Amino acid sequence: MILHIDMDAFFASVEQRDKPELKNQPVVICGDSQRAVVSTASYEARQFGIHSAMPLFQARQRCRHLVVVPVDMEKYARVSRQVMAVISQFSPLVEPVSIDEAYADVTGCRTLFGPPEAIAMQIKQKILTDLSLTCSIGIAPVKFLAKIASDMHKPDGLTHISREQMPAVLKNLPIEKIPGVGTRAMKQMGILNIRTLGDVQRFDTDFLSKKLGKFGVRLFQLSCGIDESRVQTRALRKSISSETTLAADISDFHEAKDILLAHSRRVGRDLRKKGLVCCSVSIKIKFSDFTLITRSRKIDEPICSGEAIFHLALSLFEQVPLKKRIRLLGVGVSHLQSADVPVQMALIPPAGHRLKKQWESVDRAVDRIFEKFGRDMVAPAVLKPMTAKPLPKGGKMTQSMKVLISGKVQRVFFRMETLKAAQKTGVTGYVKNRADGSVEAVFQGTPDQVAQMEKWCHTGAPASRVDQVVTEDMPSAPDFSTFEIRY
Ligand code: TTP
Ligand code: MG
Ligand code: MG
Repeated sequence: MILHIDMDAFFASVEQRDKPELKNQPVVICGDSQRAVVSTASYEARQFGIHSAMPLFQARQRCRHLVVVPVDMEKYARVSRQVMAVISQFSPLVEPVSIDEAYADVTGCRTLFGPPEAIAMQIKQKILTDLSLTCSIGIAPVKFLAKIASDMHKPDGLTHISREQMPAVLKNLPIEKIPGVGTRAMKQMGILNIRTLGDVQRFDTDFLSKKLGKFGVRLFQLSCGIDESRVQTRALRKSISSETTLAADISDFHEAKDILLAHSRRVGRDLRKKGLVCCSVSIKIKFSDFTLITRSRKIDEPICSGEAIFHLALSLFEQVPLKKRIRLLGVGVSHLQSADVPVQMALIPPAGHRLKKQWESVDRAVDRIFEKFGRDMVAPAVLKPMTAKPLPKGGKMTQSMKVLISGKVQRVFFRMETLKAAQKTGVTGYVKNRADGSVEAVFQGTPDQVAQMEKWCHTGAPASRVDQVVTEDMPSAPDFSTFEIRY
């Protein structure tokens, strides 16, 4: 038997627990921008029709005395770990599926803790006494039904669907309750007049697979109560994504491209941090009229570099006609696997393979810079706008130096060294790879600082040869507010 445990109004309940003045109040947990959307609403706020993903301004319209509490993700993650720890005391087979829910297979736990219902009650009790929070639990012979059951009597619910009750429950189960049904499948099922899982039984697998693809086959199995998925203990995260609701709707392709790049890099970094690679990249676009589209592409060879993710994301983005302004943009990866698993390599590396490998090593080096110097230190040049600072009154004469360097300077190692030297001397500027293999560096600072930096280029830069130095005096403050590295 499978248990599905889901916390009640999770973020809101944690805040109501920690701040007694929020008890019995209509509370929403929300980001702080004007365009923020509700993460979750307390059950008191839900009585006003407020729910997750609702724009805050709309929630405020529905409830004048709404209390808005900022998101404290670190805290929720901590509480989430505590919840998972409680569940793990009752079964070795626990699969966390999101921050506030988990499956537990309790088939083998009867002798220790009793029948599934007794185990569910003990888990609920322990979460309440240890963490002062409530949850709802569904019990069923298969995973997807356990999840549906946990939602049936929220909050503080306990719903048991036995094997005998299964056929009756399945027959009347509205298809929109099935986890993971996309809008396209919903539309197609509407055309076929499928409203409940019982309706699915009117068709055979071949027909359903023709109409609905792979999902059609799964749908038929689910309608018979067959769900092959097992509770996976050390389940790898199934997907990683990064998205933002933009401060203002945009329509400019290049602006969107930069945002996609930033998200791709973030997702890539997250993948590498977790030692994972991905075989599928997707983008998500929400338009100003709130319509949402997603596009995804599978690839044969796993990747983890931000650049490779970006190229796929961009090719997906380019296929989307931009007729409306964009409100939200996101990049996601899925079909994750451990980076340690040996990957079957093509005998002849495909075009771009070398480039991909190079990008991965660039990314790993940049990850190290991030760890050492903080996240604002390095970014692809396109993401770091150059800001010209106005000259402070009575400002000093500054000098700008352009250096062309050849030799073995491509490696990020060199650029890390340059970065350190630049920090030490106090110059600002950038280093950039040129198409012919040489490197261009531009520094600005006081004549003294620039002289020191020039000395470093001649003597300190590892395995490189300075080809040309052009120095000029300029009566202005530096153009570059920080040091940057251009790819
Ligand atoms: P859910 O379990 O979907 O919702 P919930 O726990 O708030 O309420 P319920 O009692 O109905 O289970 O999500 C868990 C947490 O994830 C939720 O507290 C906040 C966060 N979340 C978002 O940030 N955005 C969303 O759109 C959703 C659905 C959840
Ligand atoms: Mg929940
Ligand atoms: Mg949940």
